[in-house]
Amino acid sequence: EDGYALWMRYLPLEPALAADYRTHLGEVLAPDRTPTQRVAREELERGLSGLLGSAPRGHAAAATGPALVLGTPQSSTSIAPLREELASLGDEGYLLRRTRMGGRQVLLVAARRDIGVLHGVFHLLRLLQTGASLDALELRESPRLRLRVLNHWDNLDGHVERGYAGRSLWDWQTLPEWRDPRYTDYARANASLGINGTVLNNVNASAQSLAPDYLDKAATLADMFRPYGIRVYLSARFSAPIELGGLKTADPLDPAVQRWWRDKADEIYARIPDFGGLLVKANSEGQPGPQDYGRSHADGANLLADALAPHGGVVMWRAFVYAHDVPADRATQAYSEFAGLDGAFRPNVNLQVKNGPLDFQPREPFHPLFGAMPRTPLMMEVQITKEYLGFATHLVYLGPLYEEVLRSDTHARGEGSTVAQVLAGMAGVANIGTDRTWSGSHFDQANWYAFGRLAWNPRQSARDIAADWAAMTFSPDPDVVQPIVAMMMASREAAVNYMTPLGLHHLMARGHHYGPGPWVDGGPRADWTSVYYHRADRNGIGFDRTARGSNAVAQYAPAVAARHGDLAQVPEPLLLWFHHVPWEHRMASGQTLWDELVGRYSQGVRQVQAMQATWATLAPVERGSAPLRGKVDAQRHAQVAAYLRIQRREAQWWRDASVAYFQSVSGRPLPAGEAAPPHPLAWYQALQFPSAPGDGR
Ligand code: BDP
Repeated sequence: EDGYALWMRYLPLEPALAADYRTHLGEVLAPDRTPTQRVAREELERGLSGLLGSAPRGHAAAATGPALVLGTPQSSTSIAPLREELASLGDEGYLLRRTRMGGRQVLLVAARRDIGVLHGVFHLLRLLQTGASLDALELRESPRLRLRVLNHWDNLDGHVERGYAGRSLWDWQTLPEWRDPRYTDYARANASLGINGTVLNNVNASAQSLAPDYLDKAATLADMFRPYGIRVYLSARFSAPIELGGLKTADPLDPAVQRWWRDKADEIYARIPDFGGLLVKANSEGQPGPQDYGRSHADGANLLADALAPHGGVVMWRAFVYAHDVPADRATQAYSEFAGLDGAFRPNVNLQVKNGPLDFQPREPFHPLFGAMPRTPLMMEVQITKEYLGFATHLVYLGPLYEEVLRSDTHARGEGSTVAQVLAGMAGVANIGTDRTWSGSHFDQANWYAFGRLAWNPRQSARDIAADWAAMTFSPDPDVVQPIVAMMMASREAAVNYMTPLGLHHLMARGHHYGPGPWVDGGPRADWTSVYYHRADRNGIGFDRTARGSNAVAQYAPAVAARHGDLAQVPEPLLLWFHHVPWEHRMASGQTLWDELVGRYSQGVRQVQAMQATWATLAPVERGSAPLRGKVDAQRHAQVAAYLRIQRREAQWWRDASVAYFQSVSGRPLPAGEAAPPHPLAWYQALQFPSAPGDGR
């Protein structure tokens, strides 16, 4: 149990349950003429033989017993009569149905296209893995979002920017010759969630990734992913026409530049006929872009869109931009630059917007661009990798964070216009690398899992997803699932509490973001410091984003602006995001803000202790023995327990350093019962960490 199998472990079910499933499923009738048909059949065989203890019987022509029938109207005569019904499920959806056909009990996994059948097979396996009943099974599923894409921030030298799970999976040196089987397992894992695209390289892109030899390598990955319904995309460096093409300019209105991108697109599609498209970070954190030539983001995006359109490709243009001069409020920047461009983009441009207006903080309000660009397809970008949430060692389940944003009401078209409803897609910054666990820890796999499931259907509940994941990853035993789900569901709030409670943000140490740095000040840009964001002084703390301050609230619909802009109405978890508040402000608890703040930091530490206590109850009785009822295997139990000890220590460090710093600013006594930090502030400030632990350099 080293974690490699992810949620696709397919261990034997309890004998009685396995016997019941066997009688329901009977023989398997599955086509295997196309690559996707073959992988669907293989996955089914792998799953059933593992879960049920024996490989299912194959096709026996004149059989009469129950059967599991896979296929599309083209590939299966049993499914052909469902053609019309299946049309409404789209190209990727599927139907699972128990019914009678020609006197036989059958369970159908039917879809319009082969890829839908594969998704259906994974769903069926999930039902078995979680012990669900197959009686009266009737499920129709199709993805709510078109684009469900991982973004790998992988550099060509193998280092993963903000990655804490080893090195890049893509071994550029041995590609295209060596087809590492791990690439196939990667595709299986994504297909099991319905993820249908992957951007192979970092948004801080090297032009080199568009050079012919690298395109050959990418084409091999695309070939391996194709049967699983996963398209390959690349991040493009805007100045590639200069760096690769030898042109003098990358000006989007220059005809030679336009020709260069058209030729490049032709060259890509000659190798990868179903290439997904290009992702671009432009005019942000030093990256080149159209503004270098006095052109707009729309000019830049449309340049690439026109080159890709004849081939059916899309542009994913990021809204994460930086002004050259530090703005009064960095959180307002993307909206200021993009809202006015609504309607100016080609139809195959998607604007990729981070979940919040700043930068993947433990908690942010939803990004004001959601709801503000009705004529532009919007994608929401979230981090799966935990750059600002404790890296790989902290157990922080991100399902509740994603869910919170997806369910936020933009009020764009009146009440009930949630973020989920305005999206065309979701992009997740991957937490995947060469680590044996793939994600850097056992529990970080759940974040990849939750991202995929929510991208398929953003209305699902983070709790249900956690329960499925825990059942498949550890054991379907409710005595295992329940405590694990409880830990997961509390974990994000714990991290918010011990890092950035009550709407605080951007308090991590400079650069690598490891550990607390609320004192960070000075340096090249004020908006890369902590003091710019928390604005704490003798009298109070918080960023005034009301009309009296930066007026960032005005970027939201009036109903949202009114609520968030009003100290009496703003939800406490966002208090200090929107308001600068006196230390003696009365909180809902009746405490002063100062007392509450200190209390939250300590509560975060206690919440980690509670996770440790829960995890301890799942310890196997004897080391090395097979897992008992209500217990977790020894190998994974030990690693998670060790990581929780690290998290506990670091949560305490966050609490102590933050309390020491804020007390130095507020000059207030600690509330009764709160322990003084064991070291003076200067001690915490002097700690040196040249790089982020686990970042794979
Ligand atoms: C920031 C990361 C940086 C990324 C940037 C981005 O620290 O490494 O390049 O986001 O999204 O949060 O472009």
